[in-house]
Amino acid sequence: MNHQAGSAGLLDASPATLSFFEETIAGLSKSPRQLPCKFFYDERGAKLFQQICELPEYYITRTELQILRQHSAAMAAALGPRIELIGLGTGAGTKTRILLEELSEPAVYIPIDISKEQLERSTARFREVFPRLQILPVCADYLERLDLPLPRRPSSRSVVYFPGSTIGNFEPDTATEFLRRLAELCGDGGGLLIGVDLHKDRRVIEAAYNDNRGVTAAFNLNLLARANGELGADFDLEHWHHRAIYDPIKGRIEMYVISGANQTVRIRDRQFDFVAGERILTEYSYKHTPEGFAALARKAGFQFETIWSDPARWFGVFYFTVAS
Ligand code: AVJ
Repeated sequence: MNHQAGSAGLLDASPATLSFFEETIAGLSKSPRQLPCKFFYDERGAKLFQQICELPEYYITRTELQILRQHSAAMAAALGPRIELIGLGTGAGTKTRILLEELSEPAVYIPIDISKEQLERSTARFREVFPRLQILPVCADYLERLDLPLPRRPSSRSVVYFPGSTIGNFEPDTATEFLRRLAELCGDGGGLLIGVDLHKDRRVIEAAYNDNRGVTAAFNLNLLARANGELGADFDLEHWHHRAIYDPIKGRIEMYVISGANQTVRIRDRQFDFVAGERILTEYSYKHTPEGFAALARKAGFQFETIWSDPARWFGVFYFTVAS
């Protein structure tokens, strides 16, 4: 990790190239082969993800936004005045902005994101929109242990905001572990506002991850392009394809890059042989039921307070407090 204060006072704990290399080698050596989804978000990946969010098939973003627009006042009332808001993976910040506009005198906003470019851009924009709000950006992999910067003003409570159903990337046990760490992070009296994608017809879900324009395919294959550019790998992008499959038993989307031929990929001094049709798992995206997710959070030490949802119940924004 490289701890540096950047131009905008950004706390930089972004993972180094070394870990990308090591995790790529480790993941490709596993059986079945896999690559960690957190590496999707380089500059190009973050842009492609933005495009995914605007796709007609990708209901997640627009449904969550609709819920926020409709219920942000109620959410702000539940969270209370003068809070410290910690944003996890808040990206361009569209959702956080809707929430911040309703919050009563927030003490500080601490956005934590793995994409440094995006974090710098969104912080600059937020400083224009909320000139009196202290903003302390942290570029970090929030899966690692975090040291948060110290705010100028005292706050009534810390609330973690984790939008976008990114929690869906975690397998249930890991999700519980992760939520337990969030409960520690926000401490006694703390809260968690979290966006979670819910179970629905599998056709709706599969379409969202296999869009017609191929943006999700480009996003998925960008992981290989990134390995080529940053690690000197030689993935031939002509011979790799994207596919997302829903597993109704596990309740999750599985994203793969699939080898279109028998081929060998070299990464520095390593070599990996693939047969035609062989897959590399790049991402899980779990879908939850409201009851199932509340139970998962309870195991992590959170008490369920409220869920805000859309009329079709495709998506849920949950509010939990740290159980005393
Ligand atoms: C950012 C994890 C919520 O799982 O829907 C979108 C990532 N991958 N399309 C999701 C993603 C392919 C997204 N999350």
